Amino acid sequence: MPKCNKKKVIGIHELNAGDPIVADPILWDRESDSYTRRGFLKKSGLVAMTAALGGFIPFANKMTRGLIPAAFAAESEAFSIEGKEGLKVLNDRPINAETPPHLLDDEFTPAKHFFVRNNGLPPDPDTIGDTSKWELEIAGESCTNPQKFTLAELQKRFKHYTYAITLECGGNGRSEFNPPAKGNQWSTGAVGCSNWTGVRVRDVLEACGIKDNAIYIGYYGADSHLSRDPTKDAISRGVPMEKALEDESLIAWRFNGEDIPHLNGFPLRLIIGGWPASVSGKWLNKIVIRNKVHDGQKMNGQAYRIPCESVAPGAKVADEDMCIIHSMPVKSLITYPKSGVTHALKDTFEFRGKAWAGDLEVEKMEVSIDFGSTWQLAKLEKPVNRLAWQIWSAKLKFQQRGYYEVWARATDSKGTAQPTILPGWNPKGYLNNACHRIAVQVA
Ligand SMILES: Nc1nc2c(c(=O)[nH]1)N[C@H]1C(S)=C(S)[C@@H](COP(=O)(O)O)O[C@H]1N2
Ligand SMILES: [Mo]
Repeated sequence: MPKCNKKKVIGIHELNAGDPIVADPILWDRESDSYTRRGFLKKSGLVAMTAALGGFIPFANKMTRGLIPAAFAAESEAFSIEGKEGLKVLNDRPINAETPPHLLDDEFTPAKHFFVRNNGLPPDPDTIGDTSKWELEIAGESCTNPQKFTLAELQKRFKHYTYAITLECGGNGRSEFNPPAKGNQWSTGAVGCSNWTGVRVRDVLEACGIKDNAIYIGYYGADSHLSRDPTKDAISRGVPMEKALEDESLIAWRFNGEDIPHLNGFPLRLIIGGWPASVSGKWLNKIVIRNKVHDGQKMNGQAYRIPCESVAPGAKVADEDMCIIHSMPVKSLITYPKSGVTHALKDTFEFRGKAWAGDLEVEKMEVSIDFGSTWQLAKLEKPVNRLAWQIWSAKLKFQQRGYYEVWARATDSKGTAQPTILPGWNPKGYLNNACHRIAVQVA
């Protein structure tokens, strides 16, 4: 972190966080060009910002109006839950914890760094007992031959597959929406990509018979509702049949070659890549084949839905005008270096990270050091398999000392790029795929 006057840091941050619309004209020159959202820092704003950041800002005239410098992002607190390291806790009942970006630098996210999003209370690990006897039931009105399999039977009867799959919570990035959306205030860390081993959903469902009228699946898990009311489910979501029957959709019992961590669904989990991770049911004990859109907990109302047509920030949207989220949007992270790094002038410095695009592939990766005015191409690797994130890297050089931000932007195979600031507001704060940015001091 830059040396800085803490009072002033908080001053600007609070000014913006309190009401960016009021803060904007105080810091920024309103008149310059209101149409393009770009303005110039007022002299007094520039002085305050420069002091707060502890140095000259070479591209100050390129900063977008209303921007809160990445250097001000809150440091993550140490958090200890068994088996997890360095995560930032957002809630402890239910447990929700996210991963700081620099801990997502591994090609595949290790168990200790994989985020946790619980809607209810996980089953007690001591009552799980012999996992080979864990039962998975396949049922539903569109299943011709409902059956139960023990985990040992699943492992024996069906072929095993391993895929690296990116899982991202639909609410990742929620904390940036304004007006704020209720729910876990995720910043960027409700995402990870690890290797999952299991059997294909398709093979198991086909063995139980899929009726012609099947259109959806739904899952149930062994966790309980926060109220502990046994008639209520913590969550029970699903996906259309075509998505469930994809090659990469798994019923998995291995995570990076080991048992699945308890909080991530041990001993059995549904893995559906590219869609909100809420469709990847943990502690999986039942899959239903449905003749209608699954109507389990958190499938209805406004949960995991966005307005079918975009709305103004703060708008009230009727349930019937909300549509179920399918694929997640294109997104990326800078995982190295950690925001706030200081680096020597004239050395080239390598930045790297991850990029993913829901059901699609990332086709192009770019970085900017001038607040998004110009972009340079980064090197982008192919995914190890469909629905796995992709590694990118870029060597950058800075011409002057001062405060910079490095921004990263991915473009998917249909040509859609990440927005540089905030995408469309929605009542529940889903799908924020704004560019990730980090602070860099060049000394
Ligand atoms: N049984 C069950 N499955 C669940 C959940 C849950 O609370 N219970 N949370 C869902 C949500 S909203 C997300 S984002 C992912 C989180 O997976 P993780 O905790 O392994 O990161 O699991 C999904 N599957
Ligand atoms: Mo989620």
